[in-house]
This record gives sequence, C-alpha cells and structure tokens, in this order.
Amino acid sequence: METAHRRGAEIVVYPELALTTFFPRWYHADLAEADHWFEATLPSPATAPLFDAARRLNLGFHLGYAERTPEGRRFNTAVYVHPSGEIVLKYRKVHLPGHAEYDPQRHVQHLEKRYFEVGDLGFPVVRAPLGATHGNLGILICNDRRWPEAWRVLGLQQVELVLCGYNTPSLNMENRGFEAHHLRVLHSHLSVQAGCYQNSCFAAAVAKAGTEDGYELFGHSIIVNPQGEIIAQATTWDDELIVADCDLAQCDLGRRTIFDFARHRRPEAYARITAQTGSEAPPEWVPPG
Ligand code: CDT
Repeated sequence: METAHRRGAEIVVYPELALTTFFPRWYHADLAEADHWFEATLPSPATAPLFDAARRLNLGFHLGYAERTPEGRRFNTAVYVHPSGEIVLKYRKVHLPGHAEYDPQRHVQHLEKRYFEVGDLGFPVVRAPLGATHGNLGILICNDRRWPEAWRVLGLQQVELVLCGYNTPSLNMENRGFEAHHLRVLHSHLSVQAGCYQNSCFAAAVAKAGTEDGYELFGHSIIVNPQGEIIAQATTWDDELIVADCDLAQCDLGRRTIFDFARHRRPEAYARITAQTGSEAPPEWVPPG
C-alpha cells in the first residue's frame, strides 16, 4: 500500500484469501481445525494494519479473506474498504469450485465446497467514491470470473469497475492430462477480457503468483478496459504492483451502442439460463419421411 500510494494509486486490490495460504488444498476432517484461517471480525487483529494504512495513505482497498460469521457460517469473502476504514461493499463467492470430501485420486485437494457455503449476497453493485471520482463497483472472486452469468448480473447494474482476486494453480490439479499448461493463463485472461467487453466495464483481476506451500500459482494479474484490452499486466512471479488509470467514462460507449441492454437484450429467449443448471442433450434430428 505504501508503494501503491507513492505510484499514485487510489485503490489497491489484493488477491483471493490474500493473507493466508490457499488452505482449501489441505484436508481437515473437523472444520473447526481450519478456523485459524478465518476472520471472525473485520477489521480483525491480522487485518487492522491494512485499515490503518488506508486511513494514513487515503487509499481504498479490496481484500479477499475467509469469513466466519458470529453464527459459525463460513464464506469465501471479499470487501472493498473506503479510505475512512468503512466497508463499502461485501461479496461472498458464489461459484465454489472443487469438492467437499477428500479425493484420493487428486494430486492436490481443492476443498472449497467443504470449507465454504455458497455466497448468499448475490452479485451486488454499489455507486461509491473511488479515489477522486465516483463509480459503480462490483466484486467477483476467482472462479466466478469464468461464468458469464456473474458478469452479466453485474452489467445489468451498470457496473464500471469489477475487482476480482484469484488463486489459480499453474496445473489443472484434476490432472486428467488433457489441459496444456499455456492454456491456463489464456482461459483466465479470455474470461476477464470477455466479461469487460460484453458488460462495458473495467476489471482488476489480481492473482497470487509463484510458489505457495510448495504449489505453483500462475499469477498474470491484469487490468482490463471496457474494450476488453489488457492495459496493465504483471510480468514477474514475485510480489508485484501493477497500476493503471481507469477513466470510468470509457464505460459509456459500449453501454450506449452495441451493449445497450435496454434496446438489444431479449430476456424472453433466455429462460433456460435461470430455469436449468446442467446442460441437456438436444433432440435428435430425424429426416422427414
Ligand atoms: N480459487 C479458485 O476459484 N480457483 C479456481 C481453480 C479451480 S480448480 C478446481 C479457478 O477457477 O481459478
């Protein structure tokens, strides 16, 4: 945050589960054994220095963390915090990848479905002060970025800046051997660039990078404009700060033209999107006669 301030940033975005290891790779039979990874309050003793820095440097920040509610519910959560230390927006991850039980077939576990409930806050957008300007702010967390439905729900609320932290391994840990390594970054960037273009918004997609607990995360953080272009990209596998100017007025062009939702969307033809979860095979074409 000190460095970001020196480089003129007004908002800092941290990755998903930023201050802990990506603990869903470790199995605990008893969930309570994982509670030391969770924050019971925000600020908590571990996160208070970030709130102090925000006030001192007049910097807004986004933080991904594991949330344990007073009722004992657990979520994969992210917040955007105003420089005053007030929480402006909170989001709980909806698309939880992985599995809930120990999987002996896997080289590395991905137990998000064990440690977290599906987020119950929807995909909220709020108009808020963002540095010297105001803008419409939304949050996605990691795997959410791959789902166009999530972006479109934000787009329907005129989102202008999407903050998205992620932890993505360099290898497909389900490891059926079919996914080439170089495609992992392509799929991440493709998803964020398409989400921005199709919803006329900026995004800061921020990764953990390098080796964590012995496992490699692919990094490649990007900042993307409403044309879907990458305007800043991480170039190392180390701690790194990337900075970009996001002129939110650039969101206007797409919203008024090709993606003017009010003029061009056809929700009457989209019923399947909310009526159905898994895909269904189509009917067989039968030649006439
Ligand atoms: N953290 C997270 O959501 N990671 C996923 C990898 C899933 S592999 C089971 C991602 O979509 O990047």
